[in-house]
Amino acid sequence: SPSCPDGRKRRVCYYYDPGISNVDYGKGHSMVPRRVAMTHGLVASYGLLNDMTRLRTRPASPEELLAFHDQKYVDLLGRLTPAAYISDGDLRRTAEEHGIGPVRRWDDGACTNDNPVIDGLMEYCLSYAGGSLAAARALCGGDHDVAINWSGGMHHACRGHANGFCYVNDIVLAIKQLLGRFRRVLYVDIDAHHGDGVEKAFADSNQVMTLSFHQYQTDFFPGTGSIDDVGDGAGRYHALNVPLKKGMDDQGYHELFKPIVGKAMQVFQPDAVVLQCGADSLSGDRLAGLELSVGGHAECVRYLRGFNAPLLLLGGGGYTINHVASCWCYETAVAVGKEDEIADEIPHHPYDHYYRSQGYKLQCRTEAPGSLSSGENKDAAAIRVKALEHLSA
Ligand code: ZLS
Ligand code: CA
Ligand code: ZN
Repeated sequence: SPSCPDGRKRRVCYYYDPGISNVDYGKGHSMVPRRVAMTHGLVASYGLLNDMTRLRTRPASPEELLAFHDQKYVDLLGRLTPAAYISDGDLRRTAEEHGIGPVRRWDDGACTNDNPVIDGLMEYCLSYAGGSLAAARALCGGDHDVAINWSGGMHHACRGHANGFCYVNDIVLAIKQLLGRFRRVLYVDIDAHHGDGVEKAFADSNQVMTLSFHQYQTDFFPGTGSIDDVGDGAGRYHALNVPLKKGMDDQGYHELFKPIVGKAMQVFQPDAVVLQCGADSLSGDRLAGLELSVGGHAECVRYLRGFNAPLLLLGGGGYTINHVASCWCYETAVAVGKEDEIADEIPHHPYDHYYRSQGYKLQCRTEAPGSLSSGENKDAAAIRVKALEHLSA
């Protein structure tokens, strides 16, 4: 395939739990887990399941969550149901102390918390964490080159606290698993939001380099991840941040992404790479303001795949769900080396009515119109220079 410089096929494995289609953050909530079921529907309809090993795996155990999360928080997740939350005042207070709830709903059913008490919360967490752990184990075993879990990528969750729609940090758990076999792990985060939970977990480590590209402006969540945020102690210059202005397009993005990631690969020489593929950096996202096309987003996957290090692909944000599913399906095709073979026309399948507004096309080869003047993209040159300086320090 022209996408891999060494011409080698990649052995790809893939995690999908159909239970995700029943997970509901509440009416009006931006996070719609059904987008993962939609992605799977597309992947299946394109025949891509024949090019990957399906990871048939158990959910994570509560004990496995303790590799990052604290006991009190894991116990809380195990006890927390919508009914118990309403009837048990102590539980309600504990949940709120840990960033979950209140389940305050308006007349129209809208929910007012980023991290609501959802039905089947613990099952959902154990499923997506189990998927990322199984994917990491598959890479450790050496039988697979790329492992995919589109239900993972929950980069904001903290040790004892839910944050930004994320309850359990499957990324930190997967990286810890990879460190059992690989010496150095590079984490790259192309979600529109700062990968703060993963950065914090490894801020003082020189075994893990974290690199987040994100929209950065006042009032945009979570507000951290400035260019000067570079990690602490032994981990200094092993955390890297690339703050972006809203409106950043494919061209401007890749004038930063390729030199910075290329340099990180060169100086850090990772033994494995984790890529959080949050699709809220796509143009038209309901929460974020970056302007990547599906092709521009997938170029990040293609670029990292080309280095030939074991690669873990995870999901993340993404709030215009037809775009998200199109993007992750196309990235699955990139992973297996079939991006040139995949038709733009979406095959008939149970979710195809979601793609009406995009003319039933994946739009994976449609170039995004440059939204910024070259002058605005030039502002990014100063960021590139600083980031490259951090990498040579
Ligand atoms: O990276 O901005 C915030 C925090 C608030 C504003 C919103 N209110 C509800 C809580 C306090 C300061 N939160 C962000 C979180 C973004 C998480 C991104 C996750 C990821 O993509 C990885 C998965 C935020 N931005 C937008 C919203 N929250 C938001 C918008 C609309 C709604 C509906 C549902 C819930 C409440 C009304 C909500 C949140
Ligand atoms: Ca990011
Ligand atoms: Zn996001």
